[in-house]
Amino acid sequence: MDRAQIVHDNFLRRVAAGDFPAGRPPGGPLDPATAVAIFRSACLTRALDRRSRKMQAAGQGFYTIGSSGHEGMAALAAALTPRDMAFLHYRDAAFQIQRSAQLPGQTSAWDMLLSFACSSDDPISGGRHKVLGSKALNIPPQTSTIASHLPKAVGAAYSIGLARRAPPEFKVLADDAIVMCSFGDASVNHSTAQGAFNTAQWTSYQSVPLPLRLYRLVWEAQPLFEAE
Ligand SMILES: Cc1ncc(C[n+]2csc(CCOP(=O)(O)OP(=O)(O)O)c2C)c(N)n1
Repeated sequence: MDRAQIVHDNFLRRVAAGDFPAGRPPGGPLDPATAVAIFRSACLTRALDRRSRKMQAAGQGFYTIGSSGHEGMAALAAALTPRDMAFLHYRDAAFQIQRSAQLPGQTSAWDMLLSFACSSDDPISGGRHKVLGSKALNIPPQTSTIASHLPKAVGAAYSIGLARRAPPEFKVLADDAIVMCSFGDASVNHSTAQGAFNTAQWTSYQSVPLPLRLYRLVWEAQPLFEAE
């Protein structure tokens, strides 16, 4: 039996027994219905991870990099809206799944299965590569080049303030939107990430508005940088 199966069996056993870590019941702005929706997104994300492995074993899937350990990203999605552009780490399927519940007519789980299979019907990559992303959900697709999305996130956040100062004819992002960006902890070592941090901090030092939230993902999402 593989480790993923052992973890899954333990999960089922503990949920059935109501054997949860000590914690407070949902409170504050988190109502019980939203808490359940977040839990559902986390479970669906885990199910997609497991399905990707089964597809690979059957010769039907070609991507198994999972989102295990990042299921909590569903809560971040619930705290934001599709108006807030999101540049996601490749392990943040839970974010996209939860966000897809905020807009009618979305089929994110199915789209991800198409992506695992490199299907030409995959709406975001056309079968070229498994990527998270959705135009309707304001999640630009990312390549697997780690940290390459950080400068793009900084630029997108910069554009919000710029559009306030010099309104363009057509705006994609609302004046009060923020840009969210998540990435793996090892990606911090990449010069592309360092360039993005430096630009964000220099922009902040210059008092130029930059509505950006960066999340470095270790075991739990940790806010790394907040501007504006
Ligand atoms: C520019 C670039 N260099 C190297 C790689 C190969 N690579 C893929 S994943 C990865 C590790 C990323 O670690 P981390 O950012 O912590 O993310 P994790 O997968 O651990 O969540 C590396 C080096 C890559 N995809 N892109």
